[in-house]
Amino acid sequence: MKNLRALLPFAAALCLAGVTQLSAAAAPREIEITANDQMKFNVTAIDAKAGEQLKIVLKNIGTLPKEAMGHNWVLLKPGTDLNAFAMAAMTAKDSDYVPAAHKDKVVAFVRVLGPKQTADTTFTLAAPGEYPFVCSFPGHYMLMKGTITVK
Ligand SMILES: [Cu+2]
Repeated sequence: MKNLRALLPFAAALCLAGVTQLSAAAAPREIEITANDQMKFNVTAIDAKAGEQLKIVLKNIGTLPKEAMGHNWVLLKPGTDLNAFAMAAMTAKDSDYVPAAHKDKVVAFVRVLGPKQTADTTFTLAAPGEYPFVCSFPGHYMLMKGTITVK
């Protein structure tokens, strides 16, 4: 019994060390995506593990004004009807082209960025699947889209 008591502080220290290690391992994986005046994302395919935390950093590297060539980044649930989403998005300027009526299909998004602006979003995809992402600025999604494949 005496020996066990003596070991307790060590056991507590080990637990703390374990916690520290865990939180370090849980830092999100950062992925930078650029958007340009030619309506292109530089990254269109991302592979991820189920439960992995991702941090998407969106950079608008263009020079055209935000009103004419702004870009956002919207991650949608697997199976989302992209045409229907993009159509609804066109009139959702006040909510960064993320339409309220389709909010239930949005997993994460980065607001509309003007030239040389950067913003990010951090999220965890728990379930395997193919998650489409688009820029939902009017007229962009046909060219600006990609997929996060979660396995
Ligand atoms: Cu765009």
